[in-house]
Amino acid sequence: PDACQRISWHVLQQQGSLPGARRGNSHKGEHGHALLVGGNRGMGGAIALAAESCYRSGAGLVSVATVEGHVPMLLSRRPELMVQEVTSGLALAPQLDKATSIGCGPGLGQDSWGQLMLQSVLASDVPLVLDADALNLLAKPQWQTSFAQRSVVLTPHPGEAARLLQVSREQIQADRFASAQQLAQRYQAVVVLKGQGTLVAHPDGRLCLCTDGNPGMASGGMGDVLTGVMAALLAQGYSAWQVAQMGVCIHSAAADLEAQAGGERGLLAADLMHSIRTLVNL
Ligand code: NPW
Ligand code: AMP
Ligand code: MG
Repeated sequence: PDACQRISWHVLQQQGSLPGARRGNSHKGEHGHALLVGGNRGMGGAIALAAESCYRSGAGLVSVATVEGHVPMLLSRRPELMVQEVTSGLALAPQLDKATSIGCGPGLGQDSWGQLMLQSVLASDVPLVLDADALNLLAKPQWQTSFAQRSVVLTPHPGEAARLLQVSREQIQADRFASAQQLAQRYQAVVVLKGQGTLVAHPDGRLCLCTDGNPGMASGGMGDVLTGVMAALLAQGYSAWQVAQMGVCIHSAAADLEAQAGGERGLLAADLMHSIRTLVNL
């Protein structure tokens, strides 16, 4: 459609729409405190990738709420993280109080633990990015919700988008523009429809197409890294609309830099970390 604006990391940089340099006397408390919730049994790597990319995108502090078995792994991989085993919604409350953004979903699972975590996250009023299993849970009838009064980014891939709209994946892909806009309308949230030519849709009808990215990104954990980038930007006070555009372009342009350096095949989600850092600083 005509109303669709093409965006890329270069375009945002030329517009001065990227985070850029920090103030000389700033401190970690001014750069936001992101809380990442997920990493159920068997999927600890998803929350580890999100947490690391969150720090690499410039968050001042990053906390993780996960299941017991994943605490040592997370701390040995990234000792800068504050990691807690959380077993109930009540136990998440102190972490929610401190957070200036939440990223929920990577490796969350859909069992009772995942449901408890999502319930608590939805009951708070902190800016939010929902991905992966948080979206799969949201797609179920008992989780009917809308985000009109809150700063929220939803980041479905076509499979998750199909579950949210209760249509087939083929129907999503047949008209990605309409699918992204329908999702934004339905949830009154900014929606990032991932895949080649990622779309960013606002509930008011605005639509952007990201021209960065490459098929090297079709590998496990890539979306989990995007959740961390978005949580970092949300924590720093940008609007959901700004965060979605910046996050998608930084993430995809980082993958392009890595693919240029080492090829598309074999590109790993964790390979993006240093390029993400480069691109949030230029
Ligand atoms: P198909 O197979 O073609 O019909 P799921 P998930 C579709 C965690 N992870 N274009 C495609 O459907 C996540 O965080 C943990 C078209 C695909 O097979 C979640 O919590 C990791 N179709 C959980 O696992 C690393 C596309 O969706 C199906 C598409 C489940 O998430 C991996 C898969 O979607 C993972 O991130 C596209 N561009 N992209 C870890 N290291 O811990 C996707 N599809 O069933 O929602 O499974 O995305 O793997
Ligand atoms: P996920 O499926 O949640 O792991 O997310 C995959 C990430 O990689 C999203 O940011 C997608 O937009 C991106 N991606 C996957 N395949 C491609 C592709 N063929 N071209 C460009 N980006 C892709
Ligand atoms: Mg994913």
